Amino acid sequence: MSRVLLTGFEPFQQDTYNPSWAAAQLVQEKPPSGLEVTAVRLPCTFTKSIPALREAVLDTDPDLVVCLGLSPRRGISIERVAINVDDSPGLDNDGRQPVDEPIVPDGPAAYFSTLPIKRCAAAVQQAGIFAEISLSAGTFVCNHVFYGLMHLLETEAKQRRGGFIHVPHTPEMPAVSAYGVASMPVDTTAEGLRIVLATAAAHDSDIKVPWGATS
Ligand code: PCA
Repeated sequence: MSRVLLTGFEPFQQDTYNPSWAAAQLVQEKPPSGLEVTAVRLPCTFTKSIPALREAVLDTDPDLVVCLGLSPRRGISIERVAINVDDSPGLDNDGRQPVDEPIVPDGPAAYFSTLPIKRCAAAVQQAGIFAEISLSAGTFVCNHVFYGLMHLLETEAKQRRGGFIHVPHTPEMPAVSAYGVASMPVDTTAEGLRIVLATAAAHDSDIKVPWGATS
């Protein structure tokens, strides 16, 4: 039985709901077979999120760590790379807005996800759920947590693998009607995430298929 830590975020800015946390709870309730999933909700703040994640990793001692966040994406958006900068487009839940600050002073410029990202995206698509590889998790709290996770795994817990996935809005969220952003029912998001976890738990290595971008 592999142990998986799956984090989601509390709501932030104008939202009262965050599907990343709702989906994490659904996956914890009905995990893929052979996996024990612990869902933990992270605060959406630059100061508190990484310490909360670190505590959750130490508490649950997982084999695999997958962090989730909300972003206006079309489906399951599997992040490839975390970068060492906070350049917040708005206020976090502590009212802070760091600009061009390193997440880890003297840390590497970037870390790659250690999930088999293309294998996971392909498996989700095979189930008829939209999935993509993303080249940027942004420079708000999600990238911050993604970088903090990969730095933690690199420096304190090398045997564990991890990565970050952005999930889309749900059809009920105000941004969907106000701004016409894409959406996915949270049950479908949770199903896609189950496939990601099952695939990542079963395979260390990625598949070598083109999935690049020209911009
Ligand atoms: N999404 C934000 C932070 C929390 C969340 O769910 C982001 O994409 O940075």
